[in-house]
Parts: sequence; C-alpha cells; structure tokens
Amino acid sequence: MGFDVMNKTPHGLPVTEEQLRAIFMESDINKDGLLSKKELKQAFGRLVALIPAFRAYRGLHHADANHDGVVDKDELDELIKYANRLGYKVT
Ligand SMILES: [Ca+2]
Ligand SMILES: [Ca+2]
Repeated sequence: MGFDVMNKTPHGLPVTEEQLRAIFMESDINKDGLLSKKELKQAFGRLVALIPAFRAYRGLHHADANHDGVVDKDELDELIKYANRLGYKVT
C-alpha cells in the first residue's frame, strides 16, 4: 500500500484532516449524508489518487463499520484517518 503517494505535486502541502473532511462532505453528491462507493471514488479523484476506484474500495472497507456499503457521519472520522495516513497533498 501507499505507492500512489509518490507522484504527488512535489511542492504541495500535506492535506489536513479539515480539508479531507471538506472534500468528503462535498463529494456527497446526492446530499443524503452518506458516502457511497461512487462518491468516495469522486473524493479520491479530487485527492489525485492514482487509482480512485481502488482507494474508494479500500477506504470503504476500512471505514464501513456497520457493513452497509456506505460511509455515514459516524464512520467519516475513520475514513479521514485512513485518507490522512496516505499523505495526500493539496496545492
Ligand atoms: Ca451520498
Ligand atoms: Ca456504514
């Protein structure tokens, strides 16, 4: 894991948990307060993950505590921690 963090913008700043939260919230396209796999894919796309679909799968697998296939408000913290560990950068 983690090989997709190496090709980031070299001068970007590490993304903060607040920024990650904002990105995930904004990626809730249908505003139902839940992040589907499709919405997660969009979020990881914005984080310039090399393989957003893979990250969406991993992130969902990691954060989806109740196994309903979506990330809810309570599970979002875990998703943010996961994304934070990947060391994404913002420019
Ligand atoms: Ca949604
Ligand atoms: Ca869930």
